[in-house]
Amino acid sequence: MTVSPDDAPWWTRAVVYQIYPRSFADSDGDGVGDLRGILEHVDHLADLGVDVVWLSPIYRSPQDDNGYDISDYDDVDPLFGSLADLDALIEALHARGIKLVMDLVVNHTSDEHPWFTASRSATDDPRRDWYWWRPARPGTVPGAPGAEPTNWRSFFSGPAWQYDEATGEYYLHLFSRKQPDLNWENPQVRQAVYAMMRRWLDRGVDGFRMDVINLVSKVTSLPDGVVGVDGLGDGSPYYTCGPRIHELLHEMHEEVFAGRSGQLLTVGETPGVTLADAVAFTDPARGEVDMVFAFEHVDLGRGPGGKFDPVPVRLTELKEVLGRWQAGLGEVGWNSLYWSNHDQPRVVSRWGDESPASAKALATLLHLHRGTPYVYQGEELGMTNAHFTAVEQYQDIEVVNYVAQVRALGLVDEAHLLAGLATTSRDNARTPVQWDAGPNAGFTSGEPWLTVNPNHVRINAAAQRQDETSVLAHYRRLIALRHDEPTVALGDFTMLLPEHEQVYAFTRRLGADLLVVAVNVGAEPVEVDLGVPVEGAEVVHATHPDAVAPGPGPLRLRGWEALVLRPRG
Ligand code: TEU
Repeated sequence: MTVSPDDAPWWTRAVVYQIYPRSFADSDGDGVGDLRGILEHVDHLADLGVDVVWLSPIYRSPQDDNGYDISDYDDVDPLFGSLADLDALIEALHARGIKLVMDLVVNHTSDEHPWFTASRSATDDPRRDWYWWRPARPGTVPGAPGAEPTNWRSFFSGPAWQYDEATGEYYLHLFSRKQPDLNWENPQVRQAVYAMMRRWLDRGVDGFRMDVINLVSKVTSLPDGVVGVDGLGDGSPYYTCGPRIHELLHEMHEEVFAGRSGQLLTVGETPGVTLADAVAFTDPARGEVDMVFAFEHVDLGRGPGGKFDPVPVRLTELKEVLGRWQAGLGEVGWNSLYWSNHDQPRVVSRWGDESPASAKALATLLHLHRGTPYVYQGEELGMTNAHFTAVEQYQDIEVVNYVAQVRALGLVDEAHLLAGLATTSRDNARTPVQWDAGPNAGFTSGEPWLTVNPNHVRINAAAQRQDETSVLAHYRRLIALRHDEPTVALGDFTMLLPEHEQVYAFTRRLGADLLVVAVNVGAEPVEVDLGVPVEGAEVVHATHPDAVAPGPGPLRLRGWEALVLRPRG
């Protein structure tokens, strides 16, 4: 959006920090992180300077997908604490000027949610139509392989339909069979969701991160998809940004957010979203959401066999994607900026070499883009991938189901399988936060639910807190830079050197102010002509503490060096 610093929404200057509660900090020794654990570490967040915390789900849940399967939207799971603990957390964050955004998971519920238990009880139950129930494919035997109503594949392997003996029909589940999809065509479903959202806002939360919100509108005839090697079809064209998606999000906006203070934050998680749809979602004039999470840059490197069959990616491919999204959401709409979350591998393992230097360079690269940056817990410490060496170490349902499927189909050899999981599995981001060098990294006094990374003896918060050259201190400076420099928050973005395979460079301009950003995405030194004069420029921010104003000639960058420069005059 083209706005002046005076009337730009507050979140154009904000930085969000994501907490995955299961892995953040455990206060009671059961090996699983909890709300009291977060409370013990709120000063870590305040010191970092973040404006918002997005809390992954803490609602009552059978934990089939670590809380993304909710059985009661209005209560806290005892695993994480109580409503009183949550109120205390809201108060502690607000006291430090930090907002709390809750995860909103309403494409599906748990199969143990009372809405679903009613829905499955009888074909004439009033809640039957709250979910997607369909008879077997005509001419097949209900419950037999291939009798599913459509050929759709679930995100977690296998068919997206589960047969229910009691009523002889199938229900749709795009994720696990314990995550039945809600039927957003039914107005009662929508009103129940909106009422629940209003209750949370009334309780004091400051907005929502909306899980797979662009999947709620399906093509109601549910056509078959193109069949893959597993014999199942790709239904995504019929449920990604479906026919009514913009209408439904606008309705939600009117029913829940209109008339509330402009201090809220709404961000839609939107796998498969196109730039055109993202513009529509985030155009303030349309009243849908403030921003969305796009997936093109994190989906780079998918091989022919999908996410667990990764192929190398070039820096120029990353520039092409991020540059296109910067341009596309320049005039209208707004970007969210993220490297990592609980579903993605760690950025220092993916784009860096796991050194603190690479963590800092990549942080500067992302945070100097235009949009709202999201920091995923542990990223500010330079935490790395898990480096598990055995399939049994993985806990994620996506991995467990995938391994069972490829072994059954005999599709990959075990070494290839392990290498793929080690590169892209979601558990890479879910190992416990590394607070100190002690036992279990200070995460728990008990047995952690997922193996703590042994590198916590080197990479941990305690070692970095007082060290001005640490990754943590670097993140602190980057967050302050966004707060202090209107050009970082609101300046236009122009990519430089789109064909260069090692240097990622761009400019940001706001009125007469210009910033030039140059990042060496590699450990080897490099010399480069940016095409923009930077001789004698002010060093506004740098990865290396001894960085000085560039001299004449090409710009010299040391390994993993990033510079933010303000040319003189
Ligand atoms: O993720 C949805 C999503 O599309 C993913 O990033 C997903 O992890 C990936 O496609 C699997 O390959 C959201 C949540 O972030 C994720 O943790 C949940 O498992 C999922 O929705 C279902 O609620």
